Amino acid sequence: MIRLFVAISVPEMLRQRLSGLRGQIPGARWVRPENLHLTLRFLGDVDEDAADDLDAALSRITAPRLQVALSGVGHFASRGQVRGLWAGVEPNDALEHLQTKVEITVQRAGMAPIGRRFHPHVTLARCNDTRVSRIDGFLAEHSGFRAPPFPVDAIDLYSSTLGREGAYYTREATYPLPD
Ligand code: 2AM
Repeated sequence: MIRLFVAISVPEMLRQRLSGLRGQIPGARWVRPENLHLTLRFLGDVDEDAADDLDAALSRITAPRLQVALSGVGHFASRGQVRGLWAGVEPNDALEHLQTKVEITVQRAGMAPIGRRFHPHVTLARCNDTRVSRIDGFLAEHSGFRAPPFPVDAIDLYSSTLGREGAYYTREATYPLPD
């Protein structure tokens, strides 16, 4: 089995900027700069045959190239606890279109529907035991975060393995978007 997800890779310059948003938040595990990405579709654990089918299907995706601009920060929470801190994405029809294409493609390749709305974001930190009140300062400090748009000419298939220091992501394949 291999744990896979489809993502947009974030350029090095922007990863550096995002790393600058790190702060002192109890319980936050900050994502290593090289791991910062924008997930289009989490696929979970799939067997080798399914991974081959996904790869073949994804290699046939056609969607226009696009630009993506990161903007603002936010969090996911459940039961009063912060689960993740993220940088947001400016509203972007081309990105929605691309994600829909990916969703249709992976379903045709045999994946079950994900059943929740696409909420584009770049996760900055995952949190354990962090009360929502502990991130007020972080949210206020970075509410004005804006980055220039970056070009997206391809999407990537990543695998994820758990190591001692957290998840390691490997780019398994790149699927260029047509001109
Ligand atoms: P996240 O950044 O919001 O945590 C690899 O784990 C990527 O897949 C992450 O970007 C993660 O989103 C996303 N993902 C979506 N659903 C997931 C799930 N159920 N388990 C793990 N990762 C998931």
